Amino acid sequence: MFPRGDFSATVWFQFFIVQISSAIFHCSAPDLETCPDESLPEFAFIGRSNVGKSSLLNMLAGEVGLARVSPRPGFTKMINIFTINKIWRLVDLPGYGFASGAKKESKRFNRAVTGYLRDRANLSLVFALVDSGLPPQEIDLEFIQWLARHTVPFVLVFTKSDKSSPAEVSANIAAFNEKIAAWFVEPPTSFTCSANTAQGRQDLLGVIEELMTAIQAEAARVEKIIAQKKNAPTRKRGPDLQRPW
Ligand SMILES: Nc1nc2c(ncn2[C@@H]2O[C@H](COP(=O)(O)OP(=O)(O)OP(=O)(O)O)[C@@H](O)[C@H]2O)c(=O)[nH]1
Ligand SMILES: [Mg+2]
Repeated sequence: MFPRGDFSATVWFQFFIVQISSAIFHCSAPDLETCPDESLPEFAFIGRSNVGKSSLLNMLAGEVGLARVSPRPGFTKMINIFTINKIWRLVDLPGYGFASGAKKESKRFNRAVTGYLRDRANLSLVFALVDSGLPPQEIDLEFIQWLARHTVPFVLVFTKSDKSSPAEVSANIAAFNEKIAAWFVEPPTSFTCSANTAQGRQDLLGVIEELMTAIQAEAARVEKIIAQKKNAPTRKRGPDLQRPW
């Protein structure tokens, strides 16, 4: 799994405690074109309607009411962007697979979400959410295949682990991983989470921290090269005293 950007070093996840010191709503954008500048790395949540994207964002940010949650599927309708610790962003996306509702509206969601996932240059990682209480669903499998085809960097997050027995959760995850295995050389990294119990919180924050460290190191490296080029003395040819002609 590689973050999007100019660097391609393999990132090894080390899990350590990450503190969230600030989580601030930035804006709601109806599509990619209206998203804010690409100055900060973004980590986005995607998955079927009602899978728990907004709840997971709140759980990671440590603020219950930051993103709006509802038992009604198709609730999040915009690309909602939150700035965390002033240096990175969490992005709550509208879900897919919500059958009812105006066709025109769901087409707009799909265009906005696929545009964002494909073309957002500062999208560092996608958290692709799958309900751990269900056997593999065709629509989720299709979506993971779409992510693979478009080389979108992602990890799998199996949600709502508190709702089913550990044995059921394990069986569903194993079945899902088996279904997608053929599309990947290495199986995607996956996590099991619950917004209710905060299971998986430090693991996911650890992933973000690890990527942020790599992104900042790369930015510092590029800055150093630019500064060196700027400060390099321009070679002026002096008079050749041996050959005054
Ligand atoms: N038991 C349990 N319920 C959860 C969990 N996460 C979310 N829910 C519930 O699932 C429902 C949907 O949660 P949301 O976070 O709004 O889901 P979403 O994926 O953002 O949904 P859309 O915005 O409609 O696409 C709400 O009733 C949540 O309370 C969880 O970890 N455990
Ligand atoms: Mg939502």
